Amino acid sequence: MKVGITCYPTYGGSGIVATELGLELATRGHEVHFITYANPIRLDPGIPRIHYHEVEVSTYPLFQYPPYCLALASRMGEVAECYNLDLLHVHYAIPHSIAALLAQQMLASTRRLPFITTLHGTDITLVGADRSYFPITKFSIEQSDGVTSISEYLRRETVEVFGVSNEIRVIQNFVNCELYFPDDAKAGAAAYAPQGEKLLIHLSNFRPVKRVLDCIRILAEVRKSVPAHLLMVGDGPDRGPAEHLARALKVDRHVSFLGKQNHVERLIPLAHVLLMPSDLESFGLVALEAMACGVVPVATRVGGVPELIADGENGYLEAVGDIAAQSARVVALLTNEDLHYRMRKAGRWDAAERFCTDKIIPLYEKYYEDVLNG
Ligand code: GMT
Repeated sequence: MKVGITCYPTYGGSGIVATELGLELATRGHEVHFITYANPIRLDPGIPRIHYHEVEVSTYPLFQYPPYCLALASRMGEVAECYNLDLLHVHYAIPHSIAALLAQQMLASTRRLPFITTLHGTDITLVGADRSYFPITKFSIEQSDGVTSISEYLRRETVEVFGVSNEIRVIQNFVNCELYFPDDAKAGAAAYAPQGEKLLIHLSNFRPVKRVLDCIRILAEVRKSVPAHLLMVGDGPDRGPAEHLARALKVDRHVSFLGKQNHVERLIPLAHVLLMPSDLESFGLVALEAMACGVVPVATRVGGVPELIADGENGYLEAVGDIAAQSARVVALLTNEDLHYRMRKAGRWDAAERFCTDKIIPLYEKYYEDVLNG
């Protein structure tokens, strides 16, 4: 198949899923055309059957807000026509889904161009639910030739919030288990924890929904019983407040803020425990990546996370903001070798058996066929 993929190319779960999906499809022989405003972060150029088409958004003094959606729709139409694409697959509804609808209509007199929208979370729960975007988000879901969501939770939420009646197929997030795998020796950890401290890790876009300050509070609590060091990977609005809190709680020497990192698969396996104290996660891709690397997630019982983490089996789930409970789980994992061993093995097994690329990518291929034949 010839597939056009559009996503946000920056750091974020939806862009990562879209990019890795494109790479996997290309590996399986499909021709993949990324249509985005910048090269997606995890996309190395020069891979066979992967093409990249940049969307240029011209500015003009009249435009206080340059019309990105229109530039994207034009580019989608051009690429679809020029490369004879079979379908468009857009990740994150706003504004990609509407741009795909416009591209489809532009070509309607000459050819059929179905488009699939994959919902990732905040496009439904935060942005899409906002009054200013609600009607257009609902419309774009209804007009899509196919809709998928990355968890059963998000499917239910979409139906409830938008009252849409079209089928939404759940295709959960996936991980490349050959790229993300355990490093039991953890030799590289010494660079961050020279005294042999246990390593905790958090990765996100540091937006308020991620509750990054809770990570600092958990570290301070854990350090009362176990020497531990925290790696904070990513950047965003709450990085400054988190750095400030680390100083205030006198744990700043025990936290490394590493900023945005391109090869998280090299960092995650160094850790013992992943902290994911989010207010909401529609899936929690980073917890899956951690599990694949034999790193045990301590997370919150929100959104689609329970579809991935079985509490007490392959990780822990606690209430949002309950620092004492999350810290106690971390301490238990860091002080009980057998418990840590059992849970990290279960996590790796679940990642490989339920969420590995070879289990999930065929579901997308099948869905493409269904939509093309539908
Ligand atoms: O979590 C974010 O803020 C980024 C966001 C995105 O759309 O890029 O992530 C969402 O999509 C991920 C990939 O499907 C999911 O694993 C995340 O749980 C989801 N985030 C939220 O629902 C808050």
